[in-house]
Amino acid sequence: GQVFKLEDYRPTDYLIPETGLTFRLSPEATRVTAVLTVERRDGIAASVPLVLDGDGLTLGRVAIDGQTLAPTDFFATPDQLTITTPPAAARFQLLIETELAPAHNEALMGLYRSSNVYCTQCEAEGFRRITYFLDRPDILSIYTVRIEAPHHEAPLLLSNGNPAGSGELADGWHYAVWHDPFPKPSYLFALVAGALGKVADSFVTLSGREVELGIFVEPGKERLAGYAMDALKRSMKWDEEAFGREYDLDVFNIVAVSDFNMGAMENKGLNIFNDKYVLADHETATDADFANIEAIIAHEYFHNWTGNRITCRDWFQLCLKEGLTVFRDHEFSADQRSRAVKRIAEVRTLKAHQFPEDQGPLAHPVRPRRYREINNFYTATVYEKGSEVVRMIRTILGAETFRAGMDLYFERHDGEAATIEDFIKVFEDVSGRDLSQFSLWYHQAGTPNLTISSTHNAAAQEFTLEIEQSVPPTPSESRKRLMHIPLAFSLVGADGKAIEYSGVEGASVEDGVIHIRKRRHVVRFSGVAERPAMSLNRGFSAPVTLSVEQKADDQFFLAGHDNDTFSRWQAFNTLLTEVLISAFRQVLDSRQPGFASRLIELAGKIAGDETLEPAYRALALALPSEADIARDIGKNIDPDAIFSAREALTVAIAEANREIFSDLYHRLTDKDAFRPDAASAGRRALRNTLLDYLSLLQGGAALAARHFQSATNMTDRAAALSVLALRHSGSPETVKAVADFEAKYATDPLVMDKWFQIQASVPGPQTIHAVRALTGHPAFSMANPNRVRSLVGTFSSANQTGFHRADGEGYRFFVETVLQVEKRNPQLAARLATALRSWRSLEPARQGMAREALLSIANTENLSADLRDIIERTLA
Ligand code: HT7
Ligand code: ZN
Repeated sequence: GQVFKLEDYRPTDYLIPETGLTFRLSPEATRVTAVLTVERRDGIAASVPLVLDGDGLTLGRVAIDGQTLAPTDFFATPDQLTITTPPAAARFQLLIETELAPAHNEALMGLYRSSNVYCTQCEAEGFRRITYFLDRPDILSIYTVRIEAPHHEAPLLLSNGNPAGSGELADGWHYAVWHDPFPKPSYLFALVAGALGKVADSFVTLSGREVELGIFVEPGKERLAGYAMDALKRSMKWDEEAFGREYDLDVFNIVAVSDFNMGAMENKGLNIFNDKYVLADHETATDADFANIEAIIAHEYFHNWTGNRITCRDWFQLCLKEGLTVFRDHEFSADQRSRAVKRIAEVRTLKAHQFPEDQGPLAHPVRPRRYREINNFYTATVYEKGSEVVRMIRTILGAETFRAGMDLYFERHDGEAATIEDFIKVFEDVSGRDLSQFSLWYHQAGTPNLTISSTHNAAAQEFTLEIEQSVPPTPSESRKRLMHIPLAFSLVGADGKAIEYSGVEGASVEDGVIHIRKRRHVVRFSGVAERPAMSLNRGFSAPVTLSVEQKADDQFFLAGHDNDTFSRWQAFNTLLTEVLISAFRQVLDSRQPGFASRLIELAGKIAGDETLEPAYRALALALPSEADIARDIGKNIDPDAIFSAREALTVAIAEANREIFSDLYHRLTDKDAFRPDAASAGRRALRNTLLDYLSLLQGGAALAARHFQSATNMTDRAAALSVLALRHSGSPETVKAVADFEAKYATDPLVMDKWFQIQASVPGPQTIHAVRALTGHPAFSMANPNRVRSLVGTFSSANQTGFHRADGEGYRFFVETVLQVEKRNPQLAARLATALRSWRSLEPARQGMAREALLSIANTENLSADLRDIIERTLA
């Protein structure tokens, strides 16, 4: 396949300032008439052909300025339309007719049908599956869209922008016209048509304009959209307050559909959502679902400024909109919920998804320089690390200057398709700083490591940190340049408070941040009488790994006493990880793992510490996952040994803290009506974490079964089902709970996703059989991305012992399903295939079988560009 390179970027010869689209909708044969105002750029000769992108299109008529073109005037394939001799005039009107079959579009890109609703997905390159176009984000056009459909099939006709007319047509058809006054790239185009229920509300902006809000859902599900609507209004308000950004159209619509490749899409004025991220009530959605809905509604809404008003020049700049918008949604959630708890959750996600990507064969810079298939670059690196880079800019500049830089960004680039260089420049301009070394965070892949050791000279009252940075090599980048790493720190004294120092040399240190720029820094703090404990990378100020020589005593001290909640969690998590890694080694040596009692006791203390938020306590008590432990071990992974080590620690903590846990578990029983707020969710999270521990003790299955039966909300019910399935697989209690859950929710696909997910997570070699059997369940479908992700995705990406079964059966199932999914939906298949990205860190036998599996996909004929790209990079 073709490799696209950043350095090859050239502006187009032609522009399309206006786009008129008429859709005559029909499942098998939709007719699309595009009327494009085409403008030749100054200095371009009239002889230069106009080449438009297509993807699998069936062309009807082509006309220029009202004249139908003869076959000799153009050259068309399903993937390209070339107007060989465009008119001499610098501006002309090009009409293109195409015919589509949305009912047969299972790739869910372009125009497709989801449960009888027509909808579109155009990012990144789906618009070219609708009509021929300059389908690239630097072509900004003003769209007017007319939709025609039979009234009874599609009473609702939506597109971007503001409504601009509607009426009846012959034979029971009707039409609607939409006009979007803001020039936008084609990837933000959207259309929805069908029979949907509406939830209506309104929002008055800062300057007093009234915006009509609509959330459209499957008829009958309107009452499930209330939380999403509330989250939308809070997002609109927050963007005004935190970033001074006001909404700009008269209407803002959200549509929930059940077949969707990703979470949601920020089409201008018409966001389209995976219904999983809209529909919720306490009976069917968990607290995690509520938090996701809030975050994703906010994320898509925030794109209106960061992505839509200012878009990307090309797809290499994807992080310009995605990293920045993730940063904005993280800040929103932090303000709506608990900042410390939110930060811990973000860091856990970053480490779980981005670190392995950065440390494996699919590593790429936040702003890549090359791609073969852009769909495969919607990654944790672009999104999550991209957000961390923006956070570091704020750390370096301070909140006020950062805000000034954002204001300048909006002022300077509104209405443009911008680059990362433009973004960095605004911060250089407002701060007067040189951010060139810092900008390596965008250009260089890999997770930097800091090796840190310390000495304290009591006589000289001097505390010295030796810090050395290194960036491991990544594919096609063997030599790395030195980074600018902002390392937030505190020297913590015996009272848990920061020790004041009188001077510092060896690095620039500002506001509790050491700016590491060289390979090695020796940072000397003077006036430090007592030996401090080092609290490093506070708030996770930089997305790096640390190799710190720190006494276990200090780590214990910080885990119990650091005055910063995040750092406290970090210290405890480091202790747990170290202990789990040594337990893993003991298991490999056929020894029974042993654990220091003070660690086990600390877990009990944290659980019972009423000065800490319950949500924090729940996060602290959630041990590093098997995948976390595998990532930190790095090589020669035996997932079964990791499982045993983790299980042994869980049991040890449960046994030693039985009374504290049990007492607290009972005290946390919620007798009030369900509320989705963060504090209530935190109490449920803590109680459910305690249930997990208690379930390992005598009577544990019965306790979990009671928890399941008495649950009054989905958070508790799903947690209990998970505890039963994962801890007591095959027990009568589990068999009954699994059956009861199925019977109760058989007709609710989103709830059945939880049922699939839980069963796919059961550890051990037998789960593969259950997963195979479940692919034949009536509620399962290989055509629906949510179902596939719940069952197959969970099994292959989140079930270490099940998927990496020692005989390779998990990998054979992987090959079969990836290829099966690929026939319909290449984008989804490519995502599933990333489950084997860390295959080289497995022990040799599993590594060999994983390689075989990847090779067998690579050797399959006619692979899609999406899947081939992932497989070949994974094997390279
Ligand atoms: N900007 C969107 C990313 C996206 C997408 C969404 C749905 C289906 C296919 C897609 N390809 C890319 C979502 C976002 O980040 O907000
Ligand atoms: Zn986004």
